[in-house]
Amino acid sequence: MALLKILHFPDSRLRIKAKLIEHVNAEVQLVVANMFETMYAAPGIGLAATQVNIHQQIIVIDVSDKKNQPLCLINPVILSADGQQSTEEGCLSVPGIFEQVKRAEQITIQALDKTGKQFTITANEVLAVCIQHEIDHLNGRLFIDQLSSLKRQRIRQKLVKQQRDNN
Ligand code: K1U
Ligand code: ZN
Repeated sequence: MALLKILHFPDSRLRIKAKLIEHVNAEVQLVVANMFETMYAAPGIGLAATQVNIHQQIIVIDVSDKKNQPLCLINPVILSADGQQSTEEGCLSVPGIFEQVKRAEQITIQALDKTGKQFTITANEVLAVCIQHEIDHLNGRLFIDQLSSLKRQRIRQKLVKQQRDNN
């Protein structure tokens, strides 16, 4: 397995829309394994393939305290979304920034698991937030897109400076 490099805002590759996976084969399963390793090491509670410069519809998530409930979503589709919640979100691609974001309170999604089997789940609370955040990544969207352009501009300047200082 391997740790993958996580892209940081404002990298334009974070805006690429991920493609549907046609076959869940060994190559896809290796990407899934590497994404789990990268997410746990970060550490994070979710990771979308877009964030590691792989433009295919793959998400890994584990919102459990003990980090023993891995969830892999391939080609996820939101079937229904109800209610509204506002929670503080972070993002491994926007390090050090935490902001309140509005999301649906409960969602039902359909996806393929890492063996290619279709399943449906209903999610609430942090899992619902995390799934919506990760599906946004697959569509080239970031949680900071919901903020004012002035706030986003300040975040851009801060992260560009941080990246310059780190080089
Ligand atoms: O997609 C990502 O960048 C991962 C992101 C997921 C997420 C967090 C919060 C709300 C919505 C989506 C993260 O995992 S940021 C790191 C984080 O939240 C965390 C890290 C360690 C322990 C607990 C949480
Ligand atoms: Zn993110």
